[in-house]
Amino acid sequence: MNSRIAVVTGASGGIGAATARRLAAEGFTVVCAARRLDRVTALAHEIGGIAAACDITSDADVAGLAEAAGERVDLLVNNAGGAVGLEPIANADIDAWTTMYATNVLGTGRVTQALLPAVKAAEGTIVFVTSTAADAAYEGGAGYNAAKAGERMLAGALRLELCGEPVRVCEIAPGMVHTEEFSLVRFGGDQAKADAVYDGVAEPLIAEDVADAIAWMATRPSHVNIDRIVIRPRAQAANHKVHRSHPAPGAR
Ligand code: 8X3
Repeated sequence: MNSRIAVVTGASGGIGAATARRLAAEGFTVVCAARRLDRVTALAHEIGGIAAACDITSDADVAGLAEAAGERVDLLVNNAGGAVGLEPIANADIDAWTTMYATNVLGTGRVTQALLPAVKAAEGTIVFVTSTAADAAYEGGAGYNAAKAGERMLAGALRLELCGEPVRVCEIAPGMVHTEEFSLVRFGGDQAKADAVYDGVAEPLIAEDVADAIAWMATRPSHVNIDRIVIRPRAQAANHKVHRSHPAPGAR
C-alpha cells in the first residue's frame, strides 16, 4: 500500500517542522514546503520526505507545490503565516498588515484552492493552523488578530462548502508557543523583545505540543471531524492572563 501523503506549509521551522517530523513518524510521506529550500531539503532528508520551495504568496510556487504533491493528498496542514509587529493602530505599519493578510489569509486560500482536488481525490483532511489571536483582540494585535480571524473564516466556509463530501476540515488555534522564530520575526529580529514574550513563563507550549495535537486530529477515524482545538500552556488562561514567575516589563 502506498504511503499517505501529507503537505505541510511553513515547514522550515517551528510548528511546521515539528508537524512534518511527527507526521513522518505516523507513517506519512511529508511534502515539506517553505521558502527556505535549504531548510526543507535537510528536513525532508531527515524524515524521508519531499522538499518543495514554496512562497505561498506566489501563484507559480503554489502551482509547483501542487505538482510536487501529486494527485492524492491525504492531509494538508496550512501552517505558513505569522505575525509582523505589535504596534497599536495609532502607529502600526500598514505594510505589515498587508504582509500578514497576504500570507495568513490569501496564501492559505491559494494553497487550499490549489490542493483541494488532490485532497478530495484522497478523501483527506485539511488542518488550518490559526491562533488564539483569532479569538480576541489584544493591544498591538489588530493586524494579526484580523489576519488570523480571517484565516479562521476560510476554515469555516470550507467546512460548509464540503459538507456531504468525504473531506475533513479542522482548525487548531495555538496560544503561547515558544518557537525559535515566531516572536523574533514579529519583532523584526529583536531577540530581547522576543525573549520578553516568554519571560518568567515556566512552560510555554513548544512546537511539538502543537504537532502532537495536529497528528491526533488527523488520525481520528475518518467520520470524526475535530472542528477546532484551542491549545495553550497551563500558565496562559486567556490571551491576557499569563502566569509569570516575576513581572516582565514590556511583555504582554
Ligand atoms: C500566537 C499567539 O498570543 O502571539 O499566534 O497572538 S499570540
